[in-house]
Amino acid sequence: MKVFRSVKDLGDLNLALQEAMEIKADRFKYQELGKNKTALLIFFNNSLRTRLSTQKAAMNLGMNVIVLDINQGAWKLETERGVVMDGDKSEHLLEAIPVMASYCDLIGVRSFARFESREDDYNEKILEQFIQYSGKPVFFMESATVHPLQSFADLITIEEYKESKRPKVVLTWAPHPKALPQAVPNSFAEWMNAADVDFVITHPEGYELDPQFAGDAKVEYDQMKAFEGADFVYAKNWSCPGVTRPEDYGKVLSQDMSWTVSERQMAVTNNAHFMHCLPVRRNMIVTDDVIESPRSLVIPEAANREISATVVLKRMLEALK
Ligand code: AN0
Ligand code: CP
Repeated sequence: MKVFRSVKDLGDLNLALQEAMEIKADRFKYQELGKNKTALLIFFNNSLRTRLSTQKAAMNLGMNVIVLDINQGAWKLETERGVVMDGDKSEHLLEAIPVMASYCDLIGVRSFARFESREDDYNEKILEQFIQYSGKPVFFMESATVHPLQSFADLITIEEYKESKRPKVVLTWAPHPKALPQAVPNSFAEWMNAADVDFVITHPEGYELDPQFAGDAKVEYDQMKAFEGADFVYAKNWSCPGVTRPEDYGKVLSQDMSWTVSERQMAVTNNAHFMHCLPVRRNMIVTDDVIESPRSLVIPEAANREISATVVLKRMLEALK
């Protein structure tokens, strides 16, 4: 695997899930694989889980790890070509990428949507430059449009906790005070469409996800109706994807607190498990009662980030040979 951004990069999903379970049973099984190999994790944005779980995954595989926070201690990077660099940015990405790549074997990058241009975000302007100019395998640690390490961990969690062969999984939009990217719901939709689940998306009008991720998934605008009989409820806020109205891209169109996931909606589910990628704002996205309930999976879900990252780094190391 040279690039990890999509469910397709894993090939057979059942085999990938089997590999995840194998690694979960013995996470140090491939300790020799990463000997004298270095993973560089580059963060343009904040992180708790991705930072720690990916470092842990690299250590499980016997790798060395370097973590760089671009905005804390590195030079500020210009990302546009042709700019006269007389402002606050001291270095260009076009030099920084090959320099950083020269110190490592694998590169992980976190670079969120900037909401300046839908085209730039959806063309993955930053990550594509890392792929093109680093000469090293690149894995996405939440880019402008996708968060595959999260979705893989979500799928592992659903596999572990499902109580029927083909569970009903509902992705619901929930309110949030600030504009958030679409990366988590985009990837979640992409991965659920590829998995053997009955998948439904619910959100207020205007929040339609980009069709390249939503695919043929069922969209139900009535949240209560969507929740009926659900086995898993996956909550997330996202800002307007700009599918129907490009001028609204990145805007907060609704703060309707009736969408906050509470016991009222959970009551019509099939005693559903609650999921969220974290970090979560309580009593905006989900009430205290629901996130603290025995059906909440937010902690095991976050713990599975170590497993998804170990599988992905293992496959990238194998491809180096
Ligand atoms: C980010 C997002 O919504 O994409 C990261 C989630 C993993 N969340 C925030 O910025 C709060
Ligand atoms: N879920 C997730 O990616 O969390 P962080 O933003 O803390 O890495």
